[in-house]
Amino acid sequence: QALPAAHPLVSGATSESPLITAYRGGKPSRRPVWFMRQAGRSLPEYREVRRGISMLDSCLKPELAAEITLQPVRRHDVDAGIFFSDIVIPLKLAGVGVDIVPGVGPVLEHPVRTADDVAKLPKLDWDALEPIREAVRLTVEQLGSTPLIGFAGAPFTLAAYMVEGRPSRDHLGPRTMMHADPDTWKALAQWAADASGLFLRAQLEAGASAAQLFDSWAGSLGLADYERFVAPASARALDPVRGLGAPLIHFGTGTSEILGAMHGVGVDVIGVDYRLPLGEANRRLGGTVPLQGNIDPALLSAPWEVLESHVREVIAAGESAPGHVLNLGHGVPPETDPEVLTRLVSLIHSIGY
Ligand code: 1CP
Repeated sequence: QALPAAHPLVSGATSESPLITAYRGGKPSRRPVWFMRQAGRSLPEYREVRRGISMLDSCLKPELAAEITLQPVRRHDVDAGIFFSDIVIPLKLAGVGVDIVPGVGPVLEHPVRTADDVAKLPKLDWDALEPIREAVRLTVEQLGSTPLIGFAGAPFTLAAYMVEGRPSRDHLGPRTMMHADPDTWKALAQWAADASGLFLRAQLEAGASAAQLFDSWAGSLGLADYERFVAPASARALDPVRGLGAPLIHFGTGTSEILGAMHGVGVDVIGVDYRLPLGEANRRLGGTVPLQGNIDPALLSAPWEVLESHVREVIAAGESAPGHVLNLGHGVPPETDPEVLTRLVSLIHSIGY
């Protein structure tokens, strides 16, 4: 199970970094910050290297994926890189017909709706993940003492795309399936868990120092459904990366009512969206869990004074938790001025404990 000796957490390259220290509940030398979706459309250098290359192709070209991962680290001085990939990459590498359509998101050739559809899903093979391992190796080499965060989609969020066949607002398809055909739901959720689990394992073995499970759409579930139909599969997705010493983070949006259950799947850190103040999140989690979040992405386009005072409030609220990593409460909006992000990182780093 152990990570190789050259791994940055084992060699010591990233084990004392501000990010890993805060994830472990300590007080680092500076307040760590990174942004979900920090790579991507807000950066002109990203638009430049992506010209003429589809999203999924760019994820599977190791040099390009490494370059895109590094761009926001160079530009903003953030405390982590987030691996440039997508939650549907494990599907693609398993041989499922999926594409990311510009302006839409992930679209499946054949939505997965019946027991037969699930039974026909191809198994993800460890060897197929080689472009991912290669991209992570190239990235980590260049990141040096800055940790790389790996990630995967949680089974519910992945299954939401698989059942609907495309992005949806209310995720009715998967929510109907879990009640109407619980056996098919369970088989689908387990398939997704195994694919995401292998994707996470590949990133950690190749050099990522932490991993975030994105259950972006889990907030559309009530607590009872989450616990019964989703939590066991999310726990299963993390099984291949437990006990490696790499902090595990769990994030979703609209999850105020299920935070405890999301922690219960066995993670070290909870990512909080912008709706719930960190003090209240900390209270709901019993004061024992390091938190990540939760600057409101909407305020990135507000006047600087408004944003600064909001960020100072987030920092003050985060003081109650045993560890705090600054982030947004969801991804960077594409129209964000990248200079605002750079200035924000510098502000956060200037605020002492
Ligand atoms: O052509 C493009 O540039 C497509 C835009 C894009 C990008 C840049 C997509 C399509 N995915 C990504 C990269 C990506 N996706 C990253 C790495 C970049 C970074 O964070 O810096 C990560 C972590 C993801 C994860 C992801 N994909 C999530 C979870 C995070 C979240 O935002 O909640 C989800 C839900 C997806 C699905 C997805 N992929 C792409 C889009 C537009 C979407 C969302 C579609 C929807 O609204 O349902």
